[in-house]
Amino acid sequence: MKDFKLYAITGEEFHQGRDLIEVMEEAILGGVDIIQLRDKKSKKIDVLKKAQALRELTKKHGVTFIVNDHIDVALAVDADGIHVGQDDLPLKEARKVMGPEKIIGISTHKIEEAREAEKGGADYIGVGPIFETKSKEDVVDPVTTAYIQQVAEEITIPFVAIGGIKLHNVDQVLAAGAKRVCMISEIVGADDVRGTCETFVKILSK
Ligand code: 3NM
Repeated sequence: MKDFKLYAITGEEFHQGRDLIEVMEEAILGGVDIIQLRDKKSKKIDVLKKAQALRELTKKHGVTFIVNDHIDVALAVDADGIHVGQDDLPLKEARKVMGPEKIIGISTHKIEEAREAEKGGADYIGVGPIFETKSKEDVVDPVTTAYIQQVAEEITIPFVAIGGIKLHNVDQVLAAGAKRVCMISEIVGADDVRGTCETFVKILSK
């Protein structure tokens, strides 16, 4: 997959009434390389509509588009890939459905899961939650930056740190060995989405 540094996930509860596509376009203009549609609540038809609009937007800007969990929606809109959690469709079956060319990312919360994802042919892994986060239900306890260090030492596929990452703590994440960061609330909840992303891009390229 094309490498990336700044990964934004949708979280409409943080959009402060702003339009999904407008918020994500600001994030792209600010320098985000991957957009993930994550919607655990809407009806399938509404998830599909959002995915169609985001596919169009990401194509226009040449940005990677990933759909969380809804593999049928990902295929229907020709997304670049899917992201699955530990309790979603297993990697092996996800690969069968998506084919060899599409990106498959998987969330991991401990080194055993990271090893298994790598062995199973994941294209990248999520590593988190690093800090406390209110953006995910049933989230496990923070894994802390110690988990980043473990993954950085041992895992060779790309990994992205996630969970409670903010402008004020991202330095700790990078110091532990992460090169890529993923956020919901700090990006899509920002008053200045574009400016916030630009600041992250500067920090990540140091
Ligand atoms: N996955 P925020 S943490 C979607 O640890 C998600 O796998 C996580 O949102 C994981 O940037 C998380 O607002 C929430 O903390 C990230």
